[in-house]
Amino acid sequence: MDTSQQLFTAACRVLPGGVNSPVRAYRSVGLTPRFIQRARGSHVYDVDGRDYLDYVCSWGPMILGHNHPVIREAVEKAVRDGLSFGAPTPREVEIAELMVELVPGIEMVRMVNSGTEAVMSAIRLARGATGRDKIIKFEGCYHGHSDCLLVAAGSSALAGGHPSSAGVPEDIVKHTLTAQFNDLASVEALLDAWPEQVACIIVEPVAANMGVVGPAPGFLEGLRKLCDKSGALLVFDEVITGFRLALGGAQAYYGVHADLVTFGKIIGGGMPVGAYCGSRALMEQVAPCGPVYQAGTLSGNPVAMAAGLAQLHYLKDHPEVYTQLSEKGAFLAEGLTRAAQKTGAAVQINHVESLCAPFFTPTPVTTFVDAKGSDLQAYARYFAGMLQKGIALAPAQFEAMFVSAAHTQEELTYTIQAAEEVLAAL
Ligand code: KE4
Repeated sequence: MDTSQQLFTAACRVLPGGVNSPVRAYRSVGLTPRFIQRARGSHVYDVDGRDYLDYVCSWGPMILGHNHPVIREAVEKAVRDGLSFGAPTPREVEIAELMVELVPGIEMVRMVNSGTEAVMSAIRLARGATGRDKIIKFEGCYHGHSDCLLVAAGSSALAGGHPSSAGVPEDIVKHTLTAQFNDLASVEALLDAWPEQVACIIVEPVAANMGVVGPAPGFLEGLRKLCDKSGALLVFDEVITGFRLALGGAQAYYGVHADLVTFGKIIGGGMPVGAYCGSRALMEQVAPCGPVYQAGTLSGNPVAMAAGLAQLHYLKDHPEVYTQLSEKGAFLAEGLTRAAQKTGAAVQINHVESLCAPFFTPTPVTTFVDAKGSDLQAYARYFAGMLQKGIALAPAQFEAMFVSAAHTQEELTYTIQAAEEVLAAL
């Protein structure tokens, strides 16, 4: 038994599934999860010292790579002043001002502690602001684990066979309507069926919890039009795409304005942070200004804000990072596509900028139905083969590969070569 196996045995006695978040349990790939001791740059190191080239990147926050000195030093400095005060702090103002400057169309920010909390709060605000109860989400999109969004969810809810969760009362989820990603007609049908009752449409601008599926041309623009026509608010869940697709996120990248935008991951630099943002008119309906209540003991935590600020300032001051991420993502996706073609493996490689995902299916994947039709067992075998070669991918099909600024050309080339060997042996 290696140390990860020993730790996993102990963990399973005291943590459900041995983990604090389901996807980490490696159930979709049928292996023992690697327990990670430390990380630096594009590498993580397990408790036995094994070195893995990492494409999980903590599920998105590590856009600059792990343990970046600028972020580490900001945290080390902040910690010396204390961990948490339960009072307003200067960095909360600074990061909110920076986000307002960088993200199109927002005037105010509310910090919370996770993407789940950000989306849950944004939905409550949309309902409070419109006086409507229904929401529209998309099958296979994942927006965290708040009750009303655990309906036809993606990510590890789907991978674990529970896209809708036990313990969520029907009375709550009856207000959650489900449409199909990249299918505007499915949205229009729901808006027609529930006239003037839909508070918001919430979407991942790039679906990155069903693997990676980009928006079809006109899809996001169509959602904007449908919202304008129906009086529903458009909510972009940018927990993954925020500050990744571009400094201004998906709104800037696709040129589509959302009424509310949620963030997480990158804005925390690896610390627990989420945020929901919007116009002053909307955001001043949130307590203590308005009737929509939301609160949090550690919201805007000064150490977490220091990490987030360091990362956002770095991204703002180094715009070349986005050009590099775009080139690296394209190089990896094109290389993996060539590897699949060389081996004759039935694999589709989807990518949007630095987000990438393989699907084991012979036909293009542009919808959730396509994604669901891919061969999950083949993915599991591919994952195991790549892990053997020291490459850590998402341990489930319905996730994304994250490329960071720390991934070198040589590492991307190694990944492509390794994939060719693994695919050939599948
Ligand atoms: P958190 O509550 O996990 O910080 O964020 C929830 C969330 C909201 N919106 C989107 C688009 C997300 O991708 C997420 C969380 N992403 C998953 C990865 N697919 C987190 C990994 C996990 O669940 O352990």
